[in-house]
Amino acid sequence: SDAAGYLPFSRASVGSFFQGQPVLKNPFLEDALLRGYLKRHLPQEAVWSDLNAFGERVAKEIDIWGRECELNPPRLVHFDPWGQRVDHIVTSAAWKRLKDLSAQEGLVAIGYEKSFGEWSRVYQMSKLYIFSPSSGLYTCPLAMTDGAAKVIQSTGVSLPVEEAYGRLTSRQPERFWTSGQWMTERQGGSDVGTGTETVAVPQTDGSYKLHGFKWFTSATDADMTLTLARVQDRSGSTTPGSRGLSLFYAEVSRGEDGRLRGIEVQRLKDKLGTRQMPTAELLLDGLPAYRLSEEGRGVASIANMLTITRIHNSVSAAAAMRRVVHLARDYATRRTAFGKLLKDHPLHMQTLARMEVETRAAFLLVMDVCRLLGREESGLASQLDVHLLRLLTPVVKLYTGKQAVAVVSEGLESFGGQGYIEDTGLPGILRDAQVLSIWEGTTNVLSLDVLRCVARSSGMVLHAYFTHIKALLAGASGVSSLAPAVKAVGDALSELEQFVQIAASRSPSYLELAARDLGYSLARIYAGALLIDHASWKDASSHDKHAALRWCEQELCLVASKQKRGCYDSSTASLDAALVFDQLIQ
Ligand code: UCC
Ligand code: FAD
Repeated sequence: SDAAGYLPFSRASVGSFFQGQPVLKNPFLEDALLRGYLKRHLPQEAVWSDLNAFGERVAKEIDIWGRECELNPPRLVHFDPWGQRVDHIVTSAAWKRLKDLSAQEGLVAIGYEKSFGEWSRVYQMSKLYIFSPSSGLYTCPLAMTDGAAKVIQSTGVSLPVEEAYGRLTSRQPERFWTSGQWMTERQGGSDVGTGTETVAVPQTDGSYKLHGFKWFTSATDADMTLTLARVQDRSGSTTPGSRGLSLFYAEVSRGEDGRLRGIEVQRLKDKLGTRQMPTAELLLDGLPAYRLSEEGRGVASIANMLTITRIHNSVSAAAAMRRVVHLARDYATRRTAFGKLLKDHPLHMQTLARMEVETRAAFLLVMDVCRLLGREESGLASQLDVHLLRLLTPVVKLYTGKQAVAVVSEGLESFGGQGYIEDTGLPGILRDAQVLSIWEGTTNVLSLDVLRCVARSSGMVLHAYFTHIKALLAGASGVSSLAPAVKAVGDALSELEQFVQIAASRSPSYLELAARDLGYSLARIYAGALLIDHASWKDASSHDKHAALRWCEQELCLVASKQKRGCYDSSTASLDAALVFDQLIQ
């Protein structure tokens, strides 16, 4: 012992040093880009004070509820103690609190109250962006609820869905309903046109009864759902393919015997992530339902829901990236290695800066789609806006979903071994990010959706894209410090125009092979233009400029170089297949 009687390492198995843990601060105050964006477009005091107060709650109160949902995942009780089938999905108290909170905070309602006109969607999505990583995945039912409200609004708010619409968009917890989105069946989630076996049997009162099996249904504790089925004619026949699908509204309710009306919950999925919320397999056995679309117009009618849920998906992707950067940079001020804090190691800062640039690009992509949605919903959208919204929704969803996995994975590494430790909460962020590129359309399926919308609009959506980017670049032409970025995006845009011209004369299989790279190119070039535009705003900071320059240092137009190398030529497809299966080409 030393002179003072102090025994160093007297508790030798523990030691006296403990790592400082990263601290979550108010995500609104911590996010310079979010505040910069809102200062530029939505400087209203009411929005700022609401987001600030909400951000405070997220950090101090709500984040713990989200964690509780992860620790107490939902479970399914099939039978009551007396052997009666009940199919109860038991959720945590925190999950229920999150439902009430969502109503009170207007997380769906804001988009429909439209108190801030064309900027109402930006306001709503900013709030969801602050909320998402702490929400215990409650953002999932909210996305579908928003999507259902949008579909009802577009098909007409009349009986039998008038009441539902009021509840989906309510701020009163006791009235508030959430909705499901039951599209996927065993035979296919991407190809719903072929995969849907569910039939709708007409009833004498004009309603239907649904019989089928829904293979993935998330947040299944919902009060209602929108779903697809094939209407049976008098002989019991149905029309195959997409043209046979209609859109239905059904309430999830219980009869006097306590059993679900027309539904059996087969089981809950055992999932990599999103464990906070229930995802069930459902047998529909005479579920009472109402048809919302014309017969055979199911896919086109549910497309409104897909637009909204894909935008929510993108918001959650950007939010996951932001959260991991937020925590990683805080940790860098606490953790020492090789004699100095992580923040004083330039290579570590380079790593975090790259994550920051990705996050900023994702944020601006997402907010721009929200801006366009807001314009469309307030009747202010030009034809160019409408085209851009259609093209960019799948582009932004597919790109941010992938970015989120990469950035969050890098983020975990920035905590060293602690990033891999379950009860830090960090691994859950990665698990939850992984689903963002799978549900609501996989990367490839959305890339093909991009091709289809280009073809169906006879190229008008691309024309809108080129026109808008050129306008954004022209607006920044006077800012000399941004010149290298402006040049990079301008050059990439020219390359893309050339690609489109050449590709237009090629076969559909050529375009199919180029689809994913095209989606990435559209996202990267557009994000570059948005970063430049934001950095050329009069109140932009030097960091905004630095982010724009950094982003534009990467390859922006992937399709151009790959096209030159013949990557999409007809021989490639068979070579790829041979490579994968390690076989000689026939
Ligand atoms: O995964 C799900 C829920 C997860 C939980 C919610 C999370 C939300 C985020 C939370 C964040 C934490 S629900 C399941 C999602 N499933 C999908 O996304 C399906 C993926 N597959 C596709 O998207 C396919 O492309 C299909 C199913 C749309 C392809 O079907 P079809 O029948 O072959 O489609 P067509 O022929 O391309 O289009 C049929 C009609 C056309 O209209 P008309 O007939 O007027 O020409 C299209 O223009 O539908 C229209 N349409 C669209 N319209 C198709 N897609 C769209 C679209 N995206 N936007 C507008
Ligand atoms: P498949 O369609 O079989 O796809 C397999 C692979 O093939 C994918 O990589 C895909 O990109 C690729 N592929 C498919 N078609 C093509 C093509 N033409 N060209 C190139 N590649 C192609 N669904 C709901 O309806 N409601 C829900 O609430 C819901 N919740 C979910 C929750 C979770 C946690 C998960 C994981 C899924 C959920 N889903 C839900 C289902 C989800 O939407 C589907 O899994 C998804 O759309 C993919 O469909 P699939 O699983 O049939 O994959």
